[in-house]
Amino acid sequence: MKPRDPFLDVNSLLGDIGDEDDFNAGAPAEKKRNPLHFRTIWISDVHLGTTGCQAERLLEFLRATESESLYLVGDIIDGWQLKRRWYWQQSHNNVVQTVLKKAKKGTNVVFVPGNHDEVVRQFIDLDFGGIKIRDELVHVTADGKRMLVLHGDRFDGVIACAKWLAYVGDSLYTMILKFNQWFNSWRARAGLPYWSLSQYLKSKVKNAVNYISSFEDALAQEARKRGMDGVICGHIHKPEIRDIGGITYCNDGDWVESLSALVEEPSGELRLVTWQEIMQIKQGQKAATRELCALPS
Ligand SMILES: [Mn+2]
Repeated sequence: MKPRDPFLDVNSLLGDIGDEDDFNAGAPAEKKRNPLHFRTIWISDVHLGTTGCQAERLLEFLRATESESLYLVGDIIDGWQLKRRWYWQQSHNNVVQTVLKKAKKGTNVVFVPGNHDEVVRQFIDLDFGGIKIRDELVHVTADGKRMLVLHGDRFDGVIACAKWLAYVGDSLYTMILKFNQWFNSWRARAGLPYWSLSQYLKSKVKNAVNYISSFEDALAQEARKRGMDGVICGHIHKPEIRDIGGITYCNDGDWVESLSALVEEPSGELRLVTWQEIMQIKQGQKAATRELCALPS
């Protein structure tokens, strides 16, 4: 039986952590993990507990990297989906275990809950298994930039619900048109004026494009209001680093589609990395190690 709530069952999870992850312990040279080092890593929108979550790839990313601080910027566990249908794979457990293990080994792990894991918001300012739970925080980069870190759902407008419409396919659109005809004949019989559902939906799709830029603007504005140099968030599943009126807007993306993270180099430089990129670097390292080992001494 798997623990139903990893946050309330931290000790049993920690007890589960075997040494199979300790690649460095007595492993032959080519098996050494040699993780890529960053000062800070931000990930969000993992949505553990959903079929869309790419937990295996996130695991590969977490095992291939290390950092002084790891920020989990919300929607890590999808409580909304889990409430509807229990979906929890071994790989989802492994992600939780790997993060707990990083905390245990000295990584400063901070969890900033999002709207999908809002159930964790009742534990704000508490620590669980070495993981700090905070509503938001200010991160100071190595070069002294003050960055506001939060999930971002509070700045999501009313039109947020229209986002899914951007992905609506043609067949569904046709269905909607048919429904519209039926709906309006019903409205006519009821003595109500014609109302175009399709036009309403189309305007919402257009809004979905505007929605992203208005979200980004709102967050930059908040950072400016608080005298910050920038803001780091998640929520809209769109990785981005850009300047908005002198404020550095950063979004670390997600682990459903983008497979992306925001990282801070030791110099304080912020950049986006993807799972593909990290895997390529690791492949290169492996090949180099193999060559080195093959050299005659
Ligand atoms: Mn969210």
